[in-house]
Amino acid sequence: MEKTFLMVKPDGVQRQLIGEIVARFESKGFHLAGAKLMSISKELAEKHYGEHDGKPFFKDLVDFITSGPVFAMVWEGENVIEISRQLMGKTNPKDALPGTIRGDYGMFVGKNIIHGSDSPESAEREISLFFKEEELLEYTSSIKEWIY
Ligand code: RTP
Ligand code: MG
Repeated sequence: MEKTFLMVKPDGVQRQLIGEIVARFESKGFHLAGAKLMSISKELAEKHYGEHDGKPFFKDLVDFITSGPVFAMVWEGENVIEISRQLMGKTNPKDALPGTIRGDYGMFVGKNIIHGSDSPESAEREISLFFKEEELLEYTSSIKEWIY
């Protein structure tokens, strides 16, 4: 089953949106494989956002993502990568539709509440950056026939 890496950014944690955000992915029917509240080192931030190294916003992005705890998660389900990006909404909250996480809670592009992997390759890379294999659990739900 496909997996993705999602992360409530420091602004979302400080605004006490962890529960609200987890609820959206649970309600959609996805399956939580792993989660933890953690601090990100500068080194990990630079690796995670490596594709943006050299861009004008890179330093602010690294400073922001290391400024406070994040809530890192791995979610599982069919097409979870693409559907999660839809649930998150566009990168800039001014373009994100109401009903999406960024559309409902975000105000600024630099503080847009949540991160989500954008492809199978980045999902695999990001999951292995943030989680050890033993931190991802396999378990079944009693209503497994209807949800992931
Ligand atoms: P993310 O990686 O955090 O899930 O966001 P994304 O895929 O929607 O957007 P991406 O292009 O990967 O950009 C990563 C983060 O960099 C910040 N950003 N600032 N000032 C700017 O023009 C600008 N552009 C991007 C955003 O916080 C974005 O989430
Ligand atoms: Mg991205």
